[in-house]
Amino acid sequence: MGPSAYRAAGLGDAIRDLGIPVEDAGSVAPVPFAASAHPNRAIHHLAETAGWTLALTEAAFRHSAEARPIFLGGDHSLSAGTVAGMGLRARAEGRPLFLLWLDAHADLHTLDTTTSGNLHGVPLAYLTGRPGFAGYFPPLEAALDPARICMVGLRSVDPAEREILRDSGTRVHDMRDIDETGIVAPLRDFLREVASADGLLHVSLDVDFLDPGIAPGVGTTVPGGATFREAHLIMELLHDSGLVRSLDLVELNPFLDERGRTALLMADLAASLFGRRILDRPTRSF
Ligand code: B3U
Ligand code: MN
Ligand code: MN
Repeated sequence: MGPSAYRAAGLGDAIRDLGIPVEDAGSVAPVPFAASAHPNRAIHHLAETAGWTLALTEAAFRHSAEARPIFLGGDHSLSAGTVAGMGLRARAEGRPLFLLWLDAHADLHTLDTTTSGNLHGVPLAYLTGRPGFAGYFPPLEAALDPARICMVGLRSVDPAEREILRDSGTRVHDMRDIDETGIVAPLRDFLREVASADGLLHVSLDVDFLDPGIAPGVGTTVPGGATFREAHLIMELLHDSGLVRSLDLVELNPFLDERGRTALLMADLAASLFGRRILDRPTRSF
C-alpha cells in the first residue's frame, strides 16, 4: 500500500513541477527464489523476500541506466535489492557506490542474529557481504564497502548490530551527534568524500528516521527522531551536492498514517531532494 499512498500524495507531480520528467514504471513483481529453510525459526517471509531482492536488483540496475530511480515501499528489506542493483550500476560505470542510510535503526542483523525475524532488520548485513546469507538470499555480486556507508538518525541499535558497527569504518551519526553538533557538518564531510571519489550516491530514507510526531505512518516508531526542518535541510544539501543517483522511500504503512500526512511529508522530502526550494540561492559548494 505504500507506493499507492505516495502516488495519491502526488509524488510524481511534485517532481514534475520542478521541470523534471517523471515516469511511473509501475510495480515490480517478485521472482521465485528457492531459499532453504533457515535454522533461525524467528525468520519469516524469507523465500518471498529473497524473490523480491532478486527482482529489485535487476529493476534497479535497469532503471538506473537512464534515470534517477525512486524506489517506493514497503518494507526496508527492499533495499537489499535496490542497493544491490545500484552496486551493479556503479560497477558498470567504474565508480564506487556510496550509501546514506537515514533510519532510527542500523538494519545490520544477520539471519543468525535477528531475534524479531523481521527482514527489514537485515539489508545492510546482506549488502556489506556479512556471512550467513548464502543459500537464503541471492548471491551478492558487488558487496558494499562499510566505509562508504553513512548512517544518520540512529536511536535504536541492538547489541549484535553495535558489535558489527564497531570498527566497521561506517560513518555513524546517532541522534546524540545531531543534537550536539547538528547535521550539516557531518553530511558535508560525507558528500565531500563521495565527490572526491567520483562516487554514485544512493539514499535510503526510512520513515522512522523522522520523529513520530510528524511521521506517524510507520510500524516501528521510535521517539526522538529528525525534525521537519532537519529532514528538509538534509534533502536540500543532498540536492545541492548533485551527487544523488537513486532514492528509497521505505517503511510507510498507510494504515497507521493520519490522513496521509506521513505520505505527504515523504513526498515533500523527495521533492526537496530533487530541487524544490524556498528561495533561489547560489549553490554553495560543500
Ligand atoms: N533491530 C530490530 C528493530 C528494527 C530494525 N528495523 C526496524 N526495526 N524497522 C529488528 O527487528 O531487527
Ligand atoms: Mn530501516
Ligand atoms: Mn527503521
